Amino acid sequence: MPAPCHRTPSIKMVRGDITEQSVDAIVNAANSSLLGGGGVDGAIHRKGGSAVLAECRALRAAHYGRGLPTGQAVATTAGRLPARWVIHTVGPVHSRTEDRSTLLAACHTNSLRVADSLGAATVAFPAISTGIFHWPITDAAPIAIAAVLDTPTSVQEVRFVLFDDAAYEVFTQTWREWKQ
Ligand code: AR6
Repeated sequence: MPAPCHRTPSIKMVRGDITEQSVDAIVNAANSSLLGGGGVDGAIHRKGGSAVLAECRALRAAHYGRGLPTGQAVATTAGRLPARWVIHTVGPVHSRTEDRSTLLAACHTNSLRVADSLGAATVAFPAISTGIFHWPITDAAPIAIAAVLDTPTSVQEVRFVLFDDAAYEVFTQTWREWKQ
């Protein structure tokens, strides 16, 4: 078998809805129950349909009876979504002060590892933890971008899909400054 090719993926910032992205895998900002919730998690389960929830239930029953730990990631197929897979990860709540930055980075690193195991070439991330989990976008953006750049991966393109103008502006500006 040929050795995996690890290069830095190209990074794109997209203003939009992650459930509409035609990529190999979209990342879900889930909770440890894996059974759905609000925000992007709710949107992914609504559009993905019952197949996604059924696979989440099966993963929970087989491996995560106590819940998927914060920072880890697991994949299901994507049901009726245009993507092929959904990678579910659990971000840290912002009030968890001790190790929250490490855990937010781990969400990105572990999601890319799962993407590699699936053979995914294109992966879309939302701004994990910046909604219901209350991270300021300005704190989350540099951690998310650095984690992607620091992870050896065969993924060729990473899209950050930002749902509103403010998040899009912060991620775009952070990435612009990074490249200088
Ligand atoms: N596409 C892209 N981004 C979105 C979309 C969408 N369709 N919808 C929301 N966002 P959140 P969290 C943005 O709250 O903070 C759930 O109940 C949103 O504007 O979805 O990690 C889970 O079950 C924000 O910038 O996730 C957990 O309990 C970002 O996605 C908890 O919320 C993340 O917001 C996870 O909270």
